[in-house]
Amino acid sequence: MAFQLLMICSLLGLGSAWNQPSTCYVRQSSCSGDSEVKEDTRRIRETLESSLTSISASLEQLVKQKCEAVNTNPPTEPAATTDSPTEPAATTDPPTEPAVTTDPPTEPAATTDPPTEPAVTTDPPTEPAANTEIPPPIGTFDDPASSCSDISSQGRPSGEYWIATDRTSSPAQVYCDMNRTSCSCNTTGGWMRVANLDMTNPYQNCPAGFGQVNRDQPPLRTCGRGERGCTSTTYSTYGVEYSKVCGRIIAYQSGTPDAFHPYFRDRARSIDDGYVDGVSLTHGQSPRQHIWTFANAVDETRSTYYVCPCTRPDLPYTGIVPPFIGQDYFCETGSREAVSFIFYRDDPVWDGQGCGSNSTCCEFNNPPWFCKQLPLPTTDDIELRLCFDHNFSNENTPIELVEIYVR
Ligand SMILES: [Ca+2]
Ligand SMILES: [Ca+2]
Ligand SMILES: [Ca+2]
Repeated sequence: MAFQLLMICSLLGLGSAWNQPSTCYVRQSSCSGDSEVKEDTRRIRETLESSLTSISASLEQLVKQKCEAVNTNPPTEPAATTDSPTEPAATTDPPTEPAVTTDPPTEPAATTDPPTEPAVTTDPPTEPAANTEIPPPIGTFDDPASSCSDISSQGRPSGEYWIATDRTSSPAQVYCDMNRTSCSCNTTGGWMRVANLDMTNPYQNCPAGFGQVNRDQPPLRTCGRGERGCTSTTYSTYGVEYSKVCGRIIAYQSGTPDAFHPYFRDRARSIDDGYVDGVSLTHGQSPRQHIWTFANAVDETRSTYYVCPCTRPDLPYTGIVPPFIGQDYFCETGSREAVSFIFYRDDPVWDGQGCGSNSTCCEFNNPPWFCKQLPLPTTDDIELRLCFDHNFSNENTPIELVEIYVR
């Protein structure tokens, strides 16, 4: 009897409470009597049978629907992807299968990605298109050019570039001028600047060996000679071959420089000597090769060998222009009147301006820019010498600006 009660209560879901005495007592009271137990068992059996019948009917219905769906589908098997929406009603598996069939479309979608890759390949065409406007980098530190001319030939603009030659141990940074017209020698583009002294820039200093000469109100910074005779500095051309040199020098007369008088007084002087009161630009050694001479004359009142040939063309010139410089020179004075040992800051020399009424020095060779065509190409460095044959108190012509280009 106890076993039967346990089974019945288990079927009623009350088994978990069987071991509890108080609850068991209640159940015992409610389960007393064989007639009641039989009645409960009958009801339970009827309930279970009814549930089983219902479940069985549902299963039969599902099987029937499944068969009907399969029978109507065969003709539309190719369109299996369209059946899938109805199949999900039958089972949840089919939807996952069409989901697999929808993956292939995503694979073609992946095949549409490659088209986007060609789209990337259409970008390179735009880069070559850029090639027509902006050439590939050249003249960089990692890919230095051989000269400004090479850079110019590729249509690059003016600017700083790196070059390397047989004479450079490492790439050198230089300024290439592609638009030079004031100092073009009838050739624009590919000019390399080798000298760029500008003492109006407070951060620039005089070349080694030169003495800085300052004037106040307004301030003026210049570079004078360091000793009697010639003070020299050399500008590297980095081994680049050139046949044209152009440039300008701006300076201020101080005291009484005498133009070509040093050569006139001692005609044994050569290009390697101080042949001028002023600046000598040369290249090479033993002997130097002349590029350009900047002579500074004492004043414009005389016609002696102390002045320029162009100072008083209305009077006979009694001096001598050194034959090894030919006509390749500028000659100017900062003084209009008689000898005076002052600093002539109002009229810079070799700027092609301020010449007196009788002087033609501001027209001779069209200063301030000189242009020199060398007889032969060279790779020599360029030497600047500031020379005077008298002492400091007598004469000096300190320099404010030097610009030299080669091509
Ligand atoms: Ca003098
Ligand atoms: Ca002198
Ligand atoms: Ca002048």
